[in-house]
This record gives sequence, structure tokens and C-alpha cells, in this order.
Amino acid sequence: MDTRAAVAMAAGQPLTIETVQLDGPREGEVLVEIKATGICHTDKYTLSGADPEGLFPTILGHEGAGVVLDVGPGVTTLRKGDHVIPLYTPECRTCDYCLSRKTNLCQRIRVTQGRGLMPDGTSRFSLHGKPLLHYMGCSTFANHTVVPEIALAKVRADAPFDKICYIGCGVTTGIGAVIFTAKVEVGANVVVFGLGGIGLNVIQGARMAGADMIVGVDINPAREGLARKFGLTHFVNPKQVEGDIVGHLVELTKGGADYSFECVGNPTLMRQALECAHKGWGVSTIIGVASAGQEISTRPFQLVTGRRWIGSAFGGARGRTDVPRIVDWYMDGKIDIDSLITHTLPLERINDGFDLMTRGESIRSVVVF
Ligand code: NAD
Ligand code: AHE
Ligand code: ZN
Repeated sequence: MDTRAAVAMAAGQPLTIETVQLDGPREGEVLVEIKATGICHTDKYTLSGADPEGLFPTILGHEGAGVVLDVGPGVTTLRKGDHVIPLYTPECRTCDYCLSRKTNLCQRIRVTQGRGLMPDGTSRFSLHGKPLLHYMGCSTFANHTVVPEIALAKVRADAPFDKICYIGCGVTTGIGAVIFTAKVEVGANVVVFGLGGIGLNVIQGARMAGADMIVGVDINPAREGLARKFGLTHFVNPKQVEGDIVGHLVELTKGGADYSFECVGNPTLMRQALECAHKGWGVSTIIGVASAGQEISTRPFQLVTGRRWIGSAFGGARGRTDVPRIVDWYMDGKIDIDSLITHTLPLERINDGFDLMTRGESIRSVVVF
């Protein structure tokens, strides 16, 4: 079939809107009509060329929601008409990783996914007879896509696509990092570096968890107002702090953060986030994605003295299990997504969405097909 897509022909170039060809679903695969997709900072990172797994030409996008149009042979858990959210972290429930119960990082199809291919090693997309690569197993910047059954969460049919698409990455990543990964408890002090599409969801998660003090650190002063709506209690602009930011945060939190989160992708901030964590028990969670070649560092003394440095992908969420629950949280009014979707665009304006992010003017732009 033909479908419309925003194609990334090469790193660093704007996306081009094309009519691409999409083959039908094969064994264990599902054809999905994407109704809406968010634009995440990770799409920008990959488009920039800094992602070692960023292969071109490709169809980016990993924050979508849509409807099942067709299923391939062997698909048993989904059928035509089901509403779904594609998962860049699948949940096969049979691999060693899923069965360990220690991680959400299902590895069933990770190798082919990282090469931009379906599990059988081929692509379903092509343009003028030449293959286009998939991205993060999702490629939601296309009006139609093919996704493995194990990488689709079935969600309730009354939830609006243009809002719940954000649960496909940002909402789950931020809230999940607090609840599933760090397991923040009632009364905790929390410091969040970066108040964008992820960090604001960390703040929302920290409030849900019952944190006392929620400190946000961002160089964009415009982030403070919205962050306060989500539970921020203290805003720190590093540009206005004289001297050492770590010392400032330790003093503000009266000894250090019980939990800190890095939501920017900057190794310098990752170090600051670790070092502002409380001696003896502070836990610092890295969420931000840094480019290939960048490394984190600290004095080992920071860890010897009881701080823990951990990371979180997709908020530690098991997608097929947890994503439908998070959709329920949204529909029940327990979490706010609407206030974070600052821009809604047609596919033809998808590059504007990237520009808004670059200029720090958007939290989430959502493309509606
Ligand atoms: P964003 O662009 O919406 O937000 C980034 C925020 O960081 C902005 O508010 C910006 O002003 C702030 N910032 C930039 N430099 C700063 C500095 N020096 N000090 C303080 N604040 C600074 O991005 P996002 O969508 O929120 O994504 C954040 C990061 O999380 C990215 O690296 C993205 O790739 C990553 N990410 C990771 C996962 C995961 O599963 N681990 C999932 C989604 C996104
Ligand atoms: N290819 C990238 C990987 C970057 C990365 O860590 N991605 C996160 C999701 S970001 C979503 O916006 C993730 O899930 N990581 C686990 C995994 O298996 O990729 C790089 O930098 O190499
Ligand atoms: Zn993302």
C-alpha cells in the first residue's frame, strides 16, 4: 500500500514528506494506522547524526498511537480495530530479560530493531523501489506502519490519540523513572535537571509519589511556571547561581537530594545530579541520552560514600502491561497530559515541530494525521 510519511533521507537534513510504499504484515506482525505522534528529543538526537544507531534513510518517530488495520499470521492478541500504542521497548514475556523480572529491557528483537529492520531482517518500507529503514521498531512519522505484535500495547478505545501518543515515550519515561525505577517514596526530596518533555513528567511522577520538595534545574526561565503547575516547589536557574551549583542544591535540600534525575543528556549535568544526591543514600537516575563518545565521570568517593548511580529506559515500564494502566491514569484524571502538548501540527509541518523544540518554545509537539 501507499502511505504518507516524513522521511529522514540523511543526518542533519530536514524531513521530506513522501508517499512511501508499505508491505503488509508478515508472521507475528501488525499493520497500524498511526493517528497521532509526538516528537521526542530522541528523534532530534538521531536526526542530528550523533546516534550510533542512527541509520539512513529512515522513517523516525517512536511516540505514536493508532488503530490496527490488519494482522499477520500467528498474531493472537490483537485484531482489526484495536487501539494501540507502539513500544520501542517490547514485552515478549518469554525472553530471559522479561522472565528475570529485574528489567523492562526485553531483548527479543533488540538486534534487528537497532539495525532498522523487522525481526526477519527485512524492511516493510520502501521509496521508489529502495528500502527505507524502520526506527526504534516504531516509525510513527508514517501514517501507516508495521510493528511486531510484542511491541504493541492494546489500550482502551475511548482515549484520544492526540494525547495518549505521548504515553508512547515521554509520559511513561518521566513518570515511570520515578515510580518504577527510582521508587521515590512519600516525603522524599527530589531534584530534576531539565524541565522539558521528560523532566516535567518526572515532576508529575514525584508529586504522585508524595515527594515533599521538588527542585527543578533549568537554564530556560520559561519552564518554571508550567513546572510549578506539575508540582515543582523550587526553581533553580544555574545561570543565576553564584558559585558551585552542587553546593547550592545540597544546601537547598538540607544535605542533598534523596533522588535526583538527569533529563537533558549532558554528562556534566549527570555528574552534578549524582553529586547533589544525599551522602549515604541518595539515588541519581540518568534518563537523558548523550551522544556516542561522551562519557560520565565522578570521584569514586561519591559512590563509596553511599550514593547510587542508575539509569532508566522507557521509565522501567513493561509496555504491554504498564502502558494501558497509564492510559487509564490519564482518562481517570490522575495525570495531566493536555497541558504538556503545546503544539499540534499536520504532517506537512513536522519540521516546525523540531524547530520549536530547538528554540525551547514547545514541550511536546504532536503531529496529527
Ligand atoms: P527537551 O528538549 O524537551 O528538554 C530538555 C530540557 O533541558 C529543556 O527544558 C532545556 O532548557 C533543558 N536544558 C538544556 N541544557 C541545560 C542545562 N545545561 N542545564 C539545565 N537545563 C538544561 O527534551 P526531552 O524530550 O525532555 O528529553 C530529555 C532527554 O531525555 C533527551 O536526552 C532525550 O533523548 C532523553 N530521553 C530518554 C529516554 C529514556 O528512555 N531514557 C526517553 C525519552 C527521552
Ligand atoms: N541508539 C541510541 C540509544 C539511545 C537510548 O538510550 N534510547 C533509550 C530510549 S530514548 C527514547 O526517547 C532506550 O530505550 N535505550 C535502551 C535501548 O535498548 O536502546 C544510542 O545512543 O546508542
Ligand atoms: Zn522518546
